Amino acid sequence: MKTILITGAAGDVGTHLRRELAGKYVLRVSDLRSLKKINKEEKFVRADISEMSDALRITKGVDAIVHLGGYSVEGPWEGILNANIIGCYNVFEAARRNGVKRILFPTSNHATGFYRRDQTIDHRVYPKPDSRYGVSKVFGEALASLYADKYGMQMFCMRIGNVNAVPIDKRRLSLLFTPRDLAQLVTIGIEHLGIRFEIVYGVSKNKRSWYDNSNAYRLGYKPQDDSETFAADILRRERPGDPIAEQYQGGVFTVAEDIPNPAPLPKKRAGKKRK
Ligand code: 15L
Repeated sequence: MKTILITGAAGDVGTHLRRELAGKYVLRVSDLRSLKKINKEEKFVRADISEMSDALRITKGVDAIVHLGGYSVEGPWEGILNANIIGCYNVFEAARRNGVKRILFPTSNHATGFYRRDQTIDHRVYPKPDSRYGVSKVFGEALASLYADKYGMQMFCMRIGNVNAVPIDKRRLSLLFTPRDLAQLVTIGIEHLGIRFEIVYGVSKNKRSWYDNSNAYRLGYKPQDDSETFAADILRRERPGDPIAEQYQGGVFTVAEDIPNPAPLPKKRAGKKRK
């Protein structure tokens, strides 16, 4: 059985993924925070990925990495820089030094959030990030491209919509990514033999999708769910939002300066040099 490292395992996406992948892989789960529950077949390793020494320790001996660690929404620049940019670099570089070939990078719809809602975009469009968080995801995609081309690593970038069993508002009707569809796409990312550098959209087969996800379908992705089942109910409850945010795929990320994140900022380790 393959050993998979999941960073950021305490977050929402990590929690869904750990449940969905249990029994299929040996899971090494890592976070700066404590996990509410550690399943019996999981091994928890606490790590601050803004420290290269931690990144090197947790990536040793795994077959693939699902790198969820870092801010998952907009945040202050210092937090984004440490967790999402330095943290992402450390994880990719530590994987390279430890001989781990494959990384799955959950990027985000916010890497392209300044595309308008009347546009359909595919995996080849130029990024249009809607936030500092979105910029950090574009950085991760660019770093994945570099590590694929320069070091022959296998990099699978999933621009994730919104992971949930049900859509929570009108915008998420276009972005729903159910846990079972997430598990299917991640399994393709781990198992597919032809991956070098790929960008796909992490969304279910939503009728209202803004994405041409043909690259994911080419790799065998067959999503099971469609948010349309919930559309009538969601649209009845929807109230008008910010008129600028409503024009763009990224929604409030296009106007918000600092969306609070439940995750604590990585602590600065005073006096300790980065390696
Ligand atoms: C994301 O990238 C976030 O990680 C998630 O928390 C949601 O905010 C999602 O986008 C979204 O756009 O709904």
